[in-house]
Amino acid sequence: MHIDIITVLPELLESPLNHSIMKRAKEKGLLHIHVHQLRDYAINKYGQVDDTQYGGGAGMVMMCEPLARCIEKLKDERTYDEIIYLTPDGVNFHQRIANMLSMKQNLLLICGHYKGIDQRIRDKYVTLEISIGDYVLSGGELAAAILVDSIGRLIPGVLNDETSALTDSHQDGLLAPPVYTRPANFEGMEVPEILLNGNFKLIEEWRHEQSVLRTQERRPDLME
Ligand code: 6GU
Repeated sequence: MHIDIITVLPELLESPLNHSIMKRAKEKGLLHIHVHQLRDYAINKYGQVDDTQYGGGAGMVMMCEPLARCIEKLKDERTYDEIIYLTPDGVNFHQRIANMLSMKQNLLLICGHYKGIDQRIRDKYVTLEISIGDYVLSGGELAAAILVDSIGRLIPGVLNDETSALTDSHQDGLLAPPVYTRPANFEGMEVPEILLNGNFKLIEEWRHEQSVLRTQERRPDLME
């Protein structure tokens, strides 16, 4: 998979996408991420990419021309399955969307700042608008990092058995069950007996039961 990201703050995307599973995905050649500095497409030598909004009001808006030039250049190089704008007024991100996007070849992500990007760029280019939750971030970069991480780990071959996505919370619509490792007794707190006796069928049943209990208790909304 190839992911291009347009941003004015490439530094914000560096660390999150260069460790652990994302690092492995890149090293295996399964994920290519290219971060593009929007200021390289600025309207003047001062690197201007934003301006005050028509109609008045606080906050700057990211201008059409730099974004259009950057997007057009990238579109010349590849055909995108989705051009995604990260924005608090997008659709709520969900494991379902991560699964869907993990099957695509080329994605373009646009990170907004300030009051966001000019509506005309959204109308002309953007095919999907995603929010990562009902709260406000300073910009789309951290949201983009979350999106890429959640998608990247689902690309076939990225995870091995040990890190399998199949047993993650949300993958089957339920929260994950509790997990334990050594020691069997920690300060008097015992690991549930059933996990120690090696009966895999019973263990699977117990885990499913725990998942259902946990989901009913913490996220009853997911049970409907
Ligand atoms: Cl995608 N961007 C910003 N700036 N804030 C958000 C968000 C995105 N999702 C939730 N809050």
